[in-house]
Amino acid sequence: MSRYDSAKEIYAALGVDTEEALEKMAAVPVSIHCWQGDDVIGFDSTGSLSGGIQTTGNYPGRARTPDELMADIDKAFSLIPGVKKLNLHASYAIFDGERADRDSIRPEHFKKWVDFAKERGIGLDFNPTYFSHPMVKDNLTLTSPDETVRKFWVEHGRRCIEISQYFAEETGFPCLMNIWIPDGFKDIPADRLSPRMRYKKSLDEILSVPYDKSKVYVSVESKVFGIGLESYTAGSAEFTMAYTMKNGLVPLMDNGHYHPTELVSDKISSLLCFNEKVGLHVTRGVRWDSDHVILLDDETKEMMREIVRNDALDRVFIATDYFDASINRISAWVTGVRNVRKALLYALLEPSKAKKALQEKGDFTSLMALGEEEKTLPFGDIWNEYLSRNGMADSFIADIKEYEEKVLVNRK
Ligand code: RNT
Ligand code: ZN
Repeated sequence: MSRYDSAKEIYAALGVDTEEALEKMAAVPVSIHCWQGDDVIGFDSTGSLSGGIQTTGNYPGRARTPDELMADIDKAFSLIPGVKKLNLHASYAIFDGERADRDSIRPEHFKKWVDFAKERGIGLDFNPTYFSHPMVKDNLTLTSPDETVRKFWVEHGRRCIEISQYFAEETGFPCLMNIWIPDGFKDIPADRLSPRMRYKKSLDEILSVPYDKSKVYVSVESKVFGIGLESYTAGSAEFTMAYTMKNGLVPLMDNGHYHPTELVSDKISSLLCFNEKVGLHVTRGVRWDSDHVILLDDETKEMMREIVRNDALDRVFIATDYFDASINRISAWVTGVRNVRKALLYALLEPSKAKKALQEKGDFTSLMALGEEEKTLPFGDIWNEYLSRNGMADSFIADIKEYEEKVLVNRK
């Protein structure tokens, strides 16, 4: 008997169908962030990252051009099984001739990405880029008291809606457009309300452009603080939650954007009570929003379990968001995205019905015992079966090292 067949029997004894789990897991789209490949630099600016976020490390091989980034994405994708989307930022516009500023970018500046997606049969998601740009004034964009600055960024948002709709129409897959602004203050503000009122007004102005709501979903991402913006963040959890719910948008939680003892896994169900759709940025914060590579850790598993247990796989947009420049960037991509999928499989293999029944009965003794029993089930055999059905193996490092030696080291 193969290891998989034996594992299948062990799970079946707990009432878990491994074939069904494999099938469901493979079909869940994971939106993969393009910015792991080039340290969030993009192609439209001077090359320094602002907005209170930071990439650390100088491992060789950063993608410097659209061609390099696309080649690296292909390499990563070849080692990542399952349904994928590619998540782009506006700063990844590709200019052939004349450059366009953020308030005048158009669909044609993303045609190469659309061709890339179509050739691979995948969907695209999008993010306006409210950082790394000279029009960010005093760390403010959509909340700026300077009308020239605020209007510039409103126009950027409006351009991005048009581009998102173009993505959806061209690829045939809906596009999630996620708005995140870094706006905030390093030190204690005298007025917390005015910037938030301006953020609200700016969002209203952006969203007043007509767009097809069956093709473009708009999410707003909250945050607690950024580097250099420790005292106040305009787009807080409460602001974002209230705005998205009032306007029928998608609230998006990044699990690096809360105080370290707060868990996004505990928040998902609350949002599901009141929202048809919820967005997630899956990341790993170490002491702060450090955006380390996603591991198969308890919180990643618990977040995926909350989606699966609540039967919300078609209600939650799952995207990755991390950036590590201290290790091979392609390996970082593969490790992190595979771990989201591993966690999804782990979640689908939970004997959830039985555990929910124990909770309802108040039998917390059996619930704890079963929960611990589960931890040593032969999960790895199911995961390896999935990889081998996709022509992949758990170990991929030799392949990445070969690409590093052939391609990455030559980027000097
Ligand atoms: C920043 C947010 C945001 C960015 C990307 C690049 O803290 O998480 O999602 O990481 O837009
Ligand atoms: Zn994020």
